[in-house]
Amino acid sequence: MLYDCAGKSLDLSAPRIMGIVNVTPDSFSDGGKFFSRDAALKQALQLVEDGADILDIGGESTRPGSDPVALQEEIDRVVPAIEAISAEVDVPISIDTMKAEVMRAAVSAGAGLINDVNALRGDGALQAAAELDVPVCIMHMQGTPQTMQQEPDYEDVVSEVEAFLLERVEACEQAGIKADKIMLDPGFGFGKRARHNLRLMKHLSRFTRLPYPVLVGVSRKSIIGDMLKVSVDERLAGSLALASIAVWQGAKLIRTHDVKETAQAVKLTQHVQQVEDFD
Ligand code: YH5
Repeated sequence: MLYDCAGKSLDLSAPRIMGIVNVTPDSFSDGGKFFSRDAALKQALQLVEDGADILDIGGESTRPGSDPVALQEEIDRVVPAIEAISAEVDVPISIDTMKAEVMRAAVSAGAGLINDVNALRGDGALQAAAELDVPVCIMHMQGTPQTMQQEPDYEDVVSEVEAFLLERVEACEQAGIKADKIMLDPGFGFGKRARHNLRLMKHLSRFTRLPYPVLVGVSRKSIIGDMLKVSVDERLAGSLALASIAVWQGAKLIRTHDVKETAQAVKLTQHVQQVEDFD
């Protein structure tokens, strides 16, 4: 349960918090390279102080309908941020990308985990991940970020997502990625309607009983907005409720914008799980 993330260790014997560091174009429309790097470093330092166990850095927005980012632009955004952050913090850094070349550049810069919402289906991604020899998180997505929310369609979402992830595990192992470096993610919000997200959360234990750690990313997502009719900046309470339900069912990594609050929710959930039944 100890993951070697390019020299920095991640202990998944208990649930951990993955803090989100944003270096997407939508977060820095005109500030320029240094502004983006310095802002990312400042955010990273705060997340670690708040209790993040790992930081996830992404340079391509995968929000529904967002445009793809050019390769060089993505590299120019994430590499300086990863270099700056890895020099200053001890926690591992995860690179949120679908592109093989970004994976290579990011790991060279200091990243120690590959988080691919496309489950290493992109050109050269499986091979890059195998060669880089860092842990990988493979996520389910129906469609592409551009089209995924147009017509999500499942007969049995839980079984279909599980079958997809197991097929990708097989592809990883064929490519030479060892089973003990693989993590799974059902991909909340990625080509799913509200009821699909709810079913995946209700039955998350189907995934946590597989022999791979499960990562859950629900922070501020539309599953909360759809149910509660609240805007993105009003979704903290909903995010914490779902994080708690996920940890209760055995999720090992919670990906969140709100590290301090999520760490409290996770800790309380663990206390309930671990209390002795009798005096
Ligand atoms: C994930 O679930 N998500 S990027 C739409 C929102 C809010 C947040 C307001 N990368 C995941 O965070 N990686 C992203 O509506 C991820 N799992 C993993 N492994 C999307 C995101 C977001 C989207």
